[in-house]
This record gives sequence, C-alpha cells and structure tokens, in this order.
Amino acid sequence: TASNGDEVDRAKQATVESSRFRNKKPTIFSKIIDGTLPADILYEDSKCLAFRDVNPQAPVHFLVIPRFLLPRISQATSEHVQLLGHLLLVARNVAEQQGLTDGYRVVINDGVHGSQSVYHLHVHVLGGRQMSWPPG
Ligand code: D5M
Repeated sequence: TASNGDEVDRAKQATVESSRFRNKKPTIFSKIIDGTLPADILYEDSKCLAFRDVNPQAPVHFLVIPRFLLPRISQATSEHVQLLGHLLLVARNVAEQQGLTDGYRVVINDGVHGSQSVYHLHVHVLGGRQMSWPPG
C-alpha cells in the first residue's frame, strides 16, 4: 500500500498515456495497473506493483510489474537500469514481508522458450516450499 495516493494516481495516468503514446499492446496487467481488473495487491508505488499470482505455483507466489509497459526483459536497455533494480528490491522487500525467511526463487520468463504468457514484464517470486533445480 502506498503512502502517497496522489502520487500513485498520477503514475497510473502517466503509465496509461505513455503506453498509448508508444503504441505498445496493453495486456491483462494494464487493467490491474489502471484498477479496472481486481488483484490481490501486496505493494504499490509510483513505479511498480506487486500482487499475488492468480495461478500460484508455491504457497507464496507473487508478481512484481512496472507500471511502464516494457513487454519483456529481452527488450530492456540501459534506459531501464533503475527501473529493473527497483523491481528486484521490491521483490526482496515483499518476500520479507511475506515471511520467506528460508529463501525463495525469483524468475523472469522471456518469450517462447521462456514460456512467457503475458507480454508485460513481470518478476515472479515463489516461496514457502523447497524449490528444485533445474526448472522444467
Ligand atoms: O506468467 C504469467 C503469470 O501471470 C502466470 O503465472 C499467471 C499470472 N496471471 C495471469 N493473469 C493474472 C491475473 N489477472 N492476476 C494475477 N496473475 C495473473 P508468464 O511468466 O508470462 O508465464
């Protein structure tokens, strides 16, 4: 939950406008960002949002997404350095808030071989059970 609601409202509007301007294809996550689709939101600020995955693969499974529509990690450039760092720190902070003291898995799926299904960058955080390696 944000400490500054006005800042979050402005960020929501700016994200909707910049996504339109850049002519990127909105996904289901754009609706979560603009509040038209409900989600179990664990954290939000002016740059990103963390919410529970609707199809959890572990006792704790949440996603961290930027408000800015970057479709996939393979499209990231040096412009996105701060944003990407922020997403990882938010992942870490929400993992702590969720009580994942014995560790957790952080995953970004990219493209066809990565089994990406939603083309709005998202960081998966999975925890609350023993993970195995390698992933399938
Ligand atoms: O993973 C996309 C993830 O997004 C997948 O684990 C389901 C999740 N998902 C899809 N729609 C929703 C909604 N509406 N709320 C919460 N979570 C959702 P990928 O890495 O693209 O394969």
